[in-house]
Amino acid sequence: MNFQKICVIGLGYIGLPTASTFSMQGVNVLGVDVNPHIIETLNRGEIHIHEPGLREAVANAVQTGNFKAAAKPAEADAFIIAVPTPFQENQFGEYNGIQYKLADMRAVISAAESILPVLRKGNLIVLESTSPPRTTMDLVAPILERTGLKAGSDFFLCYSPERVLPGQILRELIENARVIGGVTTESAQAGADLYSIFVKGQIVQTDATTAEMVKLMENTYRDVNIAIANEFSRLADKFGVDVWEAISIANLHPRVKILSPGPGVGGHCISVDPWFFVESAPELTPLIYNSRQVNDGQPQFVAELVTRALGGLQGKKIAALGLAYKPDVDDLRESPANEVVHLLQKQGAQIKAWEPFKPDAKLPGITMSPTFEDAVKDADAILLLVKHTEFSNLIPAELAELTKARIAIDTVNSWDMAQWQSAGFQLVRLGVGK
Ligand code: SAJ
Repeated sequence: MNFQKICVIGLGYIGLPTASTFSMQGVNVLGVDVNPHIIETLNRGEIHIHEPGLREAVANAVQTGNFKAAAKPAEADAFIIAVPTPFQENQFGEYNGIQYKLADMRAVISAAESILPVLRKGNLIVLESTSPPRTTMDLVAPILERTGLKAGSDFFLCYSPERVLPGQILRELIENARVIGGVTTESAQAGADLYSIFVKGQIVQTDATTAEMVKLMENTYRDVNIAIANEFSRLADKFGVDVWEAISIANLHPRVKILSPGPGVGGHCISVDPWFFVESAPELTPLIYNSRQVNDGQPQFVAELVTRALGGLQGKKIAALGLAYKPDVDDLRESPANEVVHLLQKQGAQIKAWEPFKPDAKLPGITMSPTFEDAVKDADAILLLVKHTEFSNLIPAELAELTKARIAIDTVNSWDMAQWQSAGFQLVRLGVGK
């Protein structure tokens, strides 16, 4: 199949890099978003999110005329839906006394509905948003079929998840293997034709529900493995062991690869996607459910560690370093660091947070420091919550000049005990009961 013009619906962390990558290959791309501010920013050749290389890619795409943003889809050869699938705010499912979160599919529904007026025979529609199993078949196909056209015969329909890592999106979009799940084999082939415009990795064709499961399985696998690492950190704390040393020794075994404990699991993928399995089959997913509980409980474990280190929290001033959900990104969504700060404040601590990737972030109930120096100056303790490179590179002897704190707490295995001790700090580390 040949693609002259495509429409990408949803211009966030996935849709925008995808749209700009297609434009760079000479495809005419109309980007669609519900947010007028985003449309206006992009049409000026600027961007609204932080991702290495994206600013230049979008500026270039706008300049060549291959990319334009608008509020509504127009006729095109293919439509890609890349809108968010968050949780429902106030609704939960219940099974045998456990409560689970539910996916909010409203953005997918309205994106699919927005295509209806312009859908033509022979079009390809691809859902990229992470979704519960069977969404393509049971939710998206029936909406598109309201046109009277039939999915799989009159138009092609696929599910193709994004699997790129924030911070490396533009490279991984091109190089990663791509799974394309069609509602028919012809649909999968049409999807493969579309992505082969820029994908250099292997393109694997399968059915739509398998592709949906693949995406959820990848992130659930990671969540469960981080949960066991977090549980090991609690055990090491209890048994007087250094979990980091223990993990590095265990990982010498050729079939063991334990991940890293930390303050919890954040972001909009790994902390969310496993719930889509639980929601779809709560009776079959006790391991997935419990891993979510362990990871969601890790900020509480960190708060207890801080309480122990400081001998109570009432009135204690703490500089919290890092609020992003992981190292060297500016994304603060579902961040466990945020949760740790709230838990500490609830127990009377006064926190000043410093996030170098978003110093002016507005987070309800959190005081952001305008500078690193301001955050640490009057602190009783320095609490490291994210392994940003610039925090790993801190020189404790220099920091000692900037702060009166002499307790440092490292939740991400970033700081060297001997170095910090010789600069006069007591260094407390997550998962180190020694
Ligand atoms: N984390 C740990 N310990 C670890 C690794 C990660 O606590 O050993 C934490 C991180 O600090 C972070 C969270 O887990 O809070 C998730 O970070 P991540 O780097 O593991 O993953 P994401 O959410 O940035 O991206 C994931 C990726 N999925 C997999 O690696 C299987 C990415 O490829 C997906 O495209 C992305 O989810 C997505 O969009 O689904």
